[in-house]
Amino acid sequence: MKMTFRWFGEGNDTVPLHYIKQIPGTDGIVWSLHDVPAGEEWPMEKILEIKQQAEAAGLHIDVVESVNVHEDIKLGLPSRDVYIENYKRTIEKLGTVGVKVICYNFMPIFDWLRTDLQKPMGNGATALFYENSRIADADPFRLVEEINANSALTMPGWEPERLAHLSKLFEAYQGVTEEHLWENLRYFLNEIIPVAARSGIRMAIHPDDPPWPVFGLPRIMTCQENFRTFLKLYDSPYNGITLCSGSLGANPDNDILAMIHEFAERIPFAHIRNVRVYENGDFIETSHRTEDGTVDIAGIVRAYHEIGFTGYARPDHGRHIWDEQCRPGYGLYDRALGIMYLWGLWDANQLHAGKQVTGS
Ligand code: DNO
Repeated sequence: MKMTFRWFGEGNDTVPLHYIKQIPGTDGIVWSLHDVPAGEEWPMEKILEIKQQAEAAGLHIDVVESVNVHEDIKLGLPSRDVYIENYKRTIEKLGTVGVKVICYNFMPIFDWLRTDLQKPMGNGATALFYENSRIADADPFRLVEEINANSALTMPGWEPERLAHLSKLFEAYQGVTEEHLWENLRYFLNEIIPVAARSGIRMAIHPDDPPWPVFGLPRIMTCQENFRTFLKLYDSPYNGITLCSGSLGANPDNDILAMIHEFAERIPFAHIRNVRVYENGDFIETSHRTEDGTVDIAGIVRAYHEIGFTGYARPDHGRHIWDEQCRPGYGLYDRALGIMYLWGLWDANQLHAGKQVTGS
């Protein structure tokens, strides 16, 4: 397991690179060019700038999250071909600087969705929270405005240029079914996976978060069966998944341990975090420790150990603790604690298997 930490870029993140380097067993950043709109080709100078900053801090840039997919690709519009060409050029460029994994998602309009970015936990900590009833009756426009207004830094994936055109996008998705999405995803994979393979990059699709349809928009990367279908759409080690325990874990029917075993060869990237799912289906992103939530984090790390996981991992999100002012879900403290828990579990598995504990 190779541990990494998401970083949003100079001036766009509250955590300096050298702090990341100080977290034990953490060797690389998970990064993106957050100011390049979805669909555009990434400029080489900007890629090299991040590379140089990371390397100066002793960190690698092997994992990119995300290269966002333009809505026209998900919608299957004729204009998709231009955006797919741009996507391919970006993959090629990232290959030349040594990137090994690109995480992306195929969720219509919205990326991950929460209803409260600072839900009090009763002990001074706050965390990301999802309340079903607020989504069920919500006007998406109002909700997005409300959520963003309460936070200085918006959620990643909620790119302003996407949200600015919300009503047009909703119109465009009228009549788009799950079947259409599958077909458009297949078209996209057929185009990009050969380029990724030539570039030595493993593409890793992220589950939909939460893993069910929202605001009447279809979502397909939601469960084991659908991931099985996905992997068959293009059967190649370069067509893989980002196995996110928190996203999938929001639906207690998802058996994440079974997915790790079934998809072992096709998981270049793991997001490992806990959630507590309540009886009414609401969930909060709690601390990583197994007993703090409803996701079996200890079992998940054991499963990764059992499959001899050599891919990349990140602690994903954390709570906001010790009065840290940070991007929602992306503070330093709780994610660093999470990493230490994950390494603790990993090392215990090493010892249990009679192996030497060698760290990262
Ligand atoms: C949230 C993330 C997602 C993820 C994208 C991948 O923190 O896990 O925003 O990066 O869905 O494209």
